[in-house]
Amino acid sequence: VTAALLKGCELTGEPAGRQIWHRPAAREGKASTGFNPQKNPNPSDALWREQRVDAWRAAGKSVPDASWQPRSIREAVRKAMAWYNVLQADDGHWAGDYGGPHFLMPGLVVVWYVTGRPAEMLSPDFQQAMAHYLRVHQQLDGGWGMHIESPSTMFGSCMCYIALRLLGVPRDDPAMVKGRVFIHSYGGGIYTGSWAKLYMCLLGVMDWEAHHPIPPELWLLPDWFPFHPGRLWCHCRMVYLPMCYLYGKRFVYPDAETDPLIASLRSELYCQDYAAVPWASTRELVAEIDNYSPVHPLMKLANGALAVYERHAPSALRDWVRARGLRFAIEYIGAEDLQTNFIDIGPVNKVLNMLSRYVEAGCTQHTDAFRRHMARVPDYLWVSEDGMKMQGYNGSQGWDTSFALQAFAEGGLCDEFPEMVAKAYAYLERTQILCSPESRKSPAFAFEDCAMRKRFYRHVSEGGWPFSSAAHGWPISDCTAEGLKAVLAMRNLQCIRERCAVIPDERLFKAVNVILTLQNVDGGFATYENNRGYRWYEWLNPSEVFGDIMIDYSYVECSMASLSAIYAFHQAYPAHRSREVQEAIAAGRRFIKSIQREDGSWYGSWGCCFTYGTWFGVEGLVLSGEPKHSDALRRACHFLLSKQNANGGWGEDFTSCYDKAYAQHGAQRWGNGGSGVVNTAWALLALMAAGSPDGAAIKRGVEYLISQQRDTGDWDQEGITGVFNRACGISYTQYRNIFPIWALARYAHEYERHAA
Ligand code: LAN
Repeated sequence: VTAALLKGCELTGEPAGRQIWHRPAAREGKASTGFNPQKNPNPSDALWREQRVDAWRAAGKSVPDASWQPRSIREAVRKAMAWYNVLQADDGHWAGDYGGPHFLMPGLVVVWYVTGRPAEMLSPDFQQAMAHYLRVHQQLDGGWGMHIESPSTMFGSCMCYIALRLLGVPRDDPAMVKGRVFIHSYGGGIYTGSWAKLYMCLLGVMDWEAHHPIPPELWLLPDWFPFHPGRLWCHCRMVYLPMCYLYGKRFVYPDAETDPLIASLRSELYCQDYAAVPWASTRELVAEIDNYSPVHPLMKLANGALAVYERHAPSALRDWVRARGLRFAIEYIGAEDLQTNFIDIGPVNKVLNMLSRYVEAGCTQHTDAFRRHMARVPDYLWVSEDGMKMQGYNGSQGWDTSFALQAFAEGGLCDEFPEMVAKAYAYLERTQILCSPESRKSPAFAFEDCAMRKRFYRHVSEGGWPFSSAAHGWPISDCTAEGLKAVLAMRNLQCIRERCAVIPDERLFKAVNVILTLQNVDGGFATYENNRGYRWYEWLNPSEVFGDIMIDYSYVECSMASLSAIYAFHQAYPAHRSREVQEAIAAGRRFIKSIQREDGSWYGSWGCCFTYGTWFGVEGLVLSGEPKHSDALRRACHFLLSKQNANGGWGEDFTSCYDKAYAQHGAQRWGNGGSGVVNTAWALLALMAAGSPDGAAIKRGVEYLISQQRDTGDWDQEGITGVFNRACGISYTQYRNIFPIWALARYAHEYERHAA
């Protein structure tokens, strides 16, 4: 793929929050961005940003440059905001690359292939741009990691290898030859992680006998049963749902036996003859490099018992129960499709649901459901200078916008950028999940009805904010909380009052209701739902490659956001559910303190890593009324100060998340002298919030951020800053703008009050 193909893509933003890359429009004569994964595998989102700059200039507006040298911290904030203004999408959100994981797009490619390669799903341009992505991320050892910063794993390698072949790269292409050497050196495809095995079974390059049972019958258990799939973390639940359907159907690509590419893959992927592989005995095999959470003996036992059931249960009984399980599963899949406007909760169930609906209809593309599914595939695709990837979500629009607004609010410069701020506020306003009489007519909102909600294990949605767009519609505790905080911080500003619709109090009350109902008995907050299961569910984690996926735990991030939001709300509306709010805050603070680690830090589960967690822990305590200089805050500051680098910054490597220990030595492989701007900003925000007396350390951190600001007002994309399930990195390309702006804004506000 030439750079020209990738460069020409354009992005539109309707309806609100939708990010779609289209067929390239000619944009000749642009220099290539020189992406080099060996130097840094994190792309800088140059394509999208360049397009914004062009559009900005075409409208006759100027982009900040070297002729503007900020003379104060406040002015550096102003310049950074001026640059951020250029980047804003027309509907008010900030678009960006939300890629990182390598196993998502291959899943889509497999589904595209087995459903007959519909061009409406992946056009030839898209196919090429995807192949380009897979090629540039192949590592020197021939393999691929689970995500862009990960060393090669069998999971990543088998998925990416297969995807490249399905996208038309020939068997003897040097990339494929190298890929095979890697895969064979770890024993061949039978040693890959179980999620890759599932796709291989669907494609017909592995026998279903090689896969542990995924019984749809589990859905038929009574709700009170101690182990019930309805109690799983929603992402785990929604992924195993289509998996159990496809397993129950034993779906295999209909042309597998005649397609020469499948025959070839069967000989490429294994070290032995395909026909001779003793499939059933390979079920438990997994390469050491993939085995992040080894399958627990209890799960092994369960797998054994289920295998006996599959083989020996009286077939009449088994088929009868199976048919009922499958019926419920496909009904549930259909409900999820409707509730999310066919976006689905995430990229994995998106493609598996799409395949399930195809199978349900007797393997035809000609159904309304399948067409609606295909129409929502581009929502997940993004193009950066490393090619086209499938993102971890349909974007991070809502989340980034609510942080950006809070950062602006602290900077006190909103009235200098009234259009930008008002547009962002309007985006948040439109993104809150509402069930108005009009929207109730849409099938998606029929599910707010109580019986349906219960049937499909959904929490209350109304009043919540999603991570991405209203169309996605799954509310999340901390997204709701950050949305609410942003609205509270902005709504009285003049630029908002003059330009934006008033958000009625009722809507804020609904947001608070969502937050209050999400508090767990331990006082903390989980992600989308209350904690419904038990810790021992983790013994039944079948995934090998991910940690802590079985239930929704209380997290420091979700807890801090929720607490600080209801605290801020309580200041504004002291009479509303006053006692409940106060009790929730007290319990939440106790929870946050209870999970502070010995060394004063908090482990971050969704960002890298202790710096992120500690920022949340500190803000959570401070914003919910913890006295300054308390013991917990003092210890947190001590922790952060002990990690400051010689150049004044902070930096943490992704391996912190994976190893659950501060990556002191690997800090920011792709950063600068061990420091990275995002980590530095988090540390500074925390130190300032906690009122650290070490003003000199804070000043050095601020100077570091200033020294890294580029001529445009931007900062560089450095190491990966997001994570999920302990083991997978995910890109947040907005963070390099939002958090430095926020930290500098706070500094300017607290230490430079009188500067221009
Ligand atoms: C996300 C993205 C947002 C994130 C925050 C809101 C930042 C966090 O504070 C709570 C957890 C949450 C909602 C989150 C959970 C896990 C997600 C959905 C993701 C990291 C985006 C992608 C990831 C999802 C599980 C990826 C698909 C892979 C599977 C293993 C199913």
